[in-house]
Amino acid sequence: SDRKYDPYRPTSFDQITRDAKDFCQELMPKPEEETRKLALLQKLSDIAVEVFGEAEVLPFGSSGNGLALANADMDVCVFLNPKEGSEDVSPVEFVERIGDRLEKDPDFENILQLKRARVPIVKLNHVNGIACDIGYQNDLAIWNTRLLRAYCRVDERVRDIVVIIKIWAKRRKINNPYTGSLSSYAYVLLVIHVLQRQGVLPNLQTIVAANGKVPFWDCQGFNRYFFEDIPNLSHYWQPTPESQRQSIGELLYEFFRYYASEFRYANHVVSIRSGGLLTKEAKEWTKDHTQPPPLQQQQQQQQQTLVPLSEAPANDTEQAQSAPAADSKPVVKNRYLFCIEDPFELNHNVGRPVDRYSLFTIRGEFMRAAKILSRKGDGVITRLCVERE
Ligand code: 3AT
Ligand code: MG
Repeated sequence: SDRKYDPYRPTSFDQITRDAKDFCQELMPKPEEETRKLALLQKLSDIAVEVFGEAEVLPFGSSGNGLALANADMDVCVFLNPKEGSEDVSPVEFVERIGDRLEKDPDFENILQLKRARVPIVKLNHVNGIACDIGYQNDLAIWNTRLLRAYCRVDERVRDIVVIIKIWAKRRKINNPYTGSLSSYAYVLLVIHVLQRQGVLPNLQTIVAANGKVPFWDCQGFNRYFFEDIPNLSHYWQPTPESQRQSIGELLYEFFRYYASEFRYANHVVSIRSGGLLTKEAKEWTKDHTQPPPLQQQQQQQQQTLVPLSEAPANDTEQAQSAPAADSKPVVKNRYLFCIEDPFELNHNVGRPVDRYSLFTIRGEFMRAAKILSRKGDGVITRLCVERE
């Protein structure tokens, strides 16, 4: 009814939906892979206990939210429970101690200790073929994993759509926050936003079981509350009848159409916790924030006018935490070109690695995708996900 005029809109989505379902089937991890992951999880857990005493190892990301593709990496997080009076283990110390212990185990290869990362981690490969990132006391990651899993359980179409978007982004080489594109996590948030708009998904962060207001459940200073009792969701929220009729093909097309031609990159912020859009102005996400050390401020401001933003490093993991050397380019901490609000960490733009050039590439990919889906014929999803270059 209020749908915008769209000359490219396919008249039928049956073929896309059939293709999409076949495609997803093949990309599902096999039970055998799950078994290998569980074994690795157990092994890491034994090692963490050996090194630190009391320790718990939890999977997060796609290995914890049911959105894994076959051969996906495993993200795990270690939580320590130090005894009263014992000293806290800093993230750097954690990385060193567990990293050094893993080095001694012939089952682990390519061990990397990323100590200077925004979020310090150990990266490794296990001989059973699984690549793994080990993080430390990252409660918010556990909670955002659970939020995404809850959204998947609301409607079975979510998983299929996410899986295709993830594969598409990987094959088109726009799934790498270290080179200016987006993490899988960011793409999942983009999908949830579109499905909320379509009436397929609710806003779980504002649904409250007992009639009352949204509680504040503190997690590192942020509200981690969301409605998690999905089997009873229907008492509080109903999908629109129209949304129930929409096929996977139609929703996929809508996803690409929306980010290709409706979403206003210059003004809008994707916000699943508010169930819609916010403006950059309202969030004060208008200026790229650079935080040079005071002494270099002037010098760097000068440089900033000369150095295009895209040349400044903005990767999430290896971002220098120490002050940049006097002759280095300014480190742009936060960019606000593609604004995707983290559902809990409200001051965190999940799209911050995106610079002007990568935004141009990503938007080009959204347009290409919408165009491909609007053409008739077999194998649309295969064509959509053709490897770039
Ligand atoms: P893959 O299957 O590995 O592609 P994934 O679902 O595991 O996808 P990511 O590897 O991108 O997703 O991220 C793993 C988790 O790390 C998801 C989320 O809990 C956390 N995370 C990733 N990127 C961000 C970010 N920019 N901000 C906050 N949390 C993030
Ligand atoms: Mg992952």
